[in-house]
Amino acid sequence: MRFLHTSDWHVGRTIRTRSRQSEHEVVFREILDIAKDQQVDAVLITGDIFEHRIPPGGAEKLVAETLAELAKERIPSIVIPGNHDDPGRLRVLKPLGDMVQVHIVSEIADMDSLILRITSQNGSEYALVGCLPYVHPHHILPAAEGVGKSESDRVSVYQSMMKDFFDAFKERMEKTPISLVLAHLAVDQEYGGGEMQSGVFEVDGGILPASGVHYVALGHMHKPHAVKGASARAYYAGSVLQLDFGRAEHQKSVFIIEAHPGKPAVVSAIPLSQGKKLLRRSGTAAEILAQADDFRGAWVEIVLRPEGRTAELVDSVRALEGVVSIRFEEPDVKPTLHGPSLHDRSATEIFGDYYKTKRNTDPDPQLVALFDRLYQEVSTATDEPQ
Ligand SMILES: [Mn+2]
Repeated sequence: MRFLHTSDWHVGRTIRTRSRQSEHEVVFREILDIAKDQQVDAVLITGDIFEHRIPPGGAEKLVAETLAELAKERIPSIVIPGNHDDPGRLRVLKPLGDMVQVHIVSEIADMDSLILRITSQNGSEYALVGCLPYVHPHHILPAAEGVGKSESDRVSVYQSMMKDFFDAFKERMEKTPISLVLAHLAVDQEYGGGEMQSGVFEVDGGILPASGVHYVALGHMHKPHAVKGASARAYYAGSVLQLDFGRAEHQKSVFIIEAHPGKPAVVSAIPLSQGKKLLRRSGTAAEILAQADDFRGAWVEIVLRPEGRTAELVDSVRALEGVVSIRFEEPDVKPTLHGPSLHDRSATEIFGDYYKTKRNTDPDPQLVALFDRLYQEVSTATDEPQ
């Protein structure tokens, strides 16, 4: 059987307040075309469907339309929530989804409800798919386990619970000719490529099923990659759009899994070409303006060097197509190791020095007088109500 694995859609994501909806539209079109061309038996979507727990209306519409397109092609899809999603919101769609093979596994009720049976398009084979929806550690850790425990103790309790799920999947599925597992979690490894700030507990890759399943489909990390050291084939599909400037180099892709009884799965990446690139460029205003052609069809973060910087040139850089952010690099200020310390100088002197490092000139006497007056006001003010 053949499967397509995609993840971390993050529909509703913006970049510096600008919508990315049109990029999601074209990348979903691309993924739908791949699913059809590859004649897959099911599409696996491993969480972070939406950017926000309460997505904007347009985001929900696009996701519903995309899943409906798969249903029209009679390609089943399997959806689990990620840490960004509201499982309750996904659950609302479940009764409708069940009618058209859009399988939404949003919560953990019992083991049976977490294992789906998917029949191949030609009806000759079937696979069991174990789905572990993301559950916030605070919702799953028994209260008694948390009392008096440190964060690392709590992580290890969480990890052993996750391991119990994987072991239970393996036990129920290993005699099945074709079996897969879906999960949204952070597997600890040297490079994350994802969401280190998300408060998601990291688990050891060793808890993933070592054998007995063909493929472990993972969501959470935004870089598409195989989990190192995992003995079963375990992959993060990564995000479908470039989401973070620092990680702009990732080639986005989906994975195609070819699974046959008694053989290891064959996994291949199909690159995604849609969606804008994220570029970060550093230089003087003149250097940046000369690169304007490269920025078309991209989102660009500029780090502007101070040489030759004028208000007009900054405005021209800001007006370039694709530029969404400008950060200003400051001139090198030599630390004055032998100069007087801050305590030995008046506030007015410190202000004068600061102004000079910023503007390369002494402040206007009127400005100094204004600073003096304001400084006097705040430094002699009291907190007494007037
Ligand atoms: Mn994500």
